[in-house]
Amino acid sequence: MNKRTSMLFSIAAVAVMGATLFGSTYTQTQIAGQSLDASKLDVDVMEQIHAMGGLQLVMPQAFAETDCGVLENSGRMVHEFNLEGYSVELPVMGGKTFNAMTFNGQVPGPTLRVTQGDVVKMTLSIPDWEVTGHGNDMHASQITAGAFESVNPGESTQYCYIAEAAGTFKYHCSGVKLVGMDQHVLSGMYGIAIVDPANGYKKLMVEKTSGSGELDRKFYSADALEFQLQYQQMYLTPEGNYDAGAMFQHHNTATVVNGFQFGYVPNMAHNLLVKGDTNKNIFVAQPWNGLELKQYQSQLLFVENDQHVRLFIENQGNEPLFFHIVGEILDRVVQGNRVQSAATETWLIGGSQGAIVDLVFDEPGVYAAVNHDYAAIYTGAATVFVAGDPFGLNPVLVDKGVIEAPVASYAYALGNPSDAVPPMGMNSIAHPAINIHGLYTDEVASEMQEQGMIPLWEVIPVVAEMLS
Ligand SMILES: [Cu+2]
Repeated sequence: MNKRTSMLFSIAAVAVMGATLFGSTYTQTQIAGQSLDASKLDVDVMEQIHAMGGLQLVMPQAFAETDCGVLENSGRMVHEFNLEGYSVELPVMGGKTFNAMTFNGQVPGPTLRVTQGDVVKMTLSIPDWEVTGHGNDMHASQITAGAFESVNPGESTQYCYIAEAAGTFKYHCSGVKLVGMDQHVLSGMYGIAIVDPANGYKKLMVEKTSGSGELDRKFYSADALEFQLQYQQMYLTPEGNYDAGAMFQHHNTATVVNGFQFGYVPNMAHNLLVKGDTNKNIFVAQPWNGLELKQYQSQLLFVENDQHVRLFIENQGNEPLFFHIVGEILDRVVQGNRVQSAATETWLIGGSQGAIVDLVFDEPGVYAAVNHDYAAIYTGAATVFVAGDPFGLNPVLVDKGVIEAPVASYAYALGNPSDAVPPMGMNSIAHPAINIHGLYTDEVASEMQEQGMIPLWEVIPVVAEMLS
C-alpha cells in the first residue's frame, strides 16, 4: 500500500521493554532509541516494532520530577536510601544453602520508611567483585522505567522521587536491563518502602457485641505495635540454584515469609519456658531450632492483648496471598490510604501488592498468620503470634528472676525478631526489645548486635540456667 499521509509522527522505541512484551530473544546490546517515520513505512508497523523487540512510548510529561538536584532543594524532607546489590550463600530449611542475591546482604532488603510527600534519594551500588549487574525499581515512585537501568559491578547510580502515595510498596531488582529479573527477585532482591500518610494513621474502631443486642464500639489510638511480613516463593534446584523452569510452571519449591519457611515458630527456648524441657516441642514443625543457627533460629512474634497492632504486608511473589490469622478477625484492611474492609476473615493480596492490616488480639493465646492457600501453609507460610501470657509464665519468670515484674507480652523478656520489625514511623509503639533474627549474612547480624539488638543465642543459655 502506498497510502500517503501528511502527518508525520515518530515513535521512540526502546527494545528493553519490548523484549518482555513480545517475548523476543534479547541478545546483545540494547537499542537505546530509534525513530520510526510512519510516512515512509512500506511494511506493517507492528511487524517492524516486533522486529525491533518492542517499543515504549516516551512521554516525559507523564512522569514526575526525578532530578535529584531539583528535589533536594525543594524544601521537602530528603531520605537517602543506600543499597548495595550482591550475591551470597544463605541457608534454606533443611540445613542446605542457596545462591541468594541480596540488597545489603539480607533477604528481604532493608525497609525504607518515609512520610508521604518526602523525597527519596535512592542510590544503588554494585561492588566490583560482584558477578552480575543489578537494578532497582521502587513501586513507591512514579518514574520512567529508564531510571531502573542496571548498574554494572564497580559502579553506582542514583534516582530521586517524591513518595506521593501512602502505603506499603514493593521494591525489587530489575535485573540486567530486565534480563534475569525473575531470577534476581526470586533469589532475594526485594524489599518494601513504607510511606506513612501525611496526616498520620487513623485511630482503630473495633465493634463488639454487648450481649444485650447492642454494639459496643471501642476506639484505639492510631499508635500501634508494628510488624512487617513479606511473602515470597522460591524456585530452587536441589543444588540451591534458581530453577526458571519451575517458575514458569508456577511450581514453587518453598513459600517464605521474610525469607524463611516457618521462620516464626517456637524453638528450644520456648520449649523450655513452656514445658521445662528444650526437647519437648510445643509446635509440630521446628525446623530452625538450635543455638548454633544463631540469627537463623526461629523466633516468635509477641504482642500484648488489647493493643493496636499494625501489620505491613507485601506479597512479593507471583502467587496470590490469602492473608488470614487463625483465631482472629482482621479488624481493618487499608490499601492506598483508604479503608478496604473491616471485620473481615481473610484478605486477598495479589502479586506485588501491599496492604496494611490493623487488629487487636483480644484474648491471650497463640495465633497463626497464614497464606490460606493450603499449599502455601504446608510449604512455609505459617507465622506464629503469641498474645499476652497464654502459658501463665509470669509467676515463674518473676520467681526465677528472669523479669522483675509481670509483663504484658513475652517481648519484654525475649524481644521481637528484627526482620519482622519495621523502622519507627510517626505512629509507632516501640517494641520492648528486639532480637537478631533474619536471613542475614554474619556481617549484617554482627552490625545489629553493635546497634544493641539481642543475640538470643548468647542469652538463652543464661536464661536456661536461671530457670533450672
Ligand atoms: Cu539483581
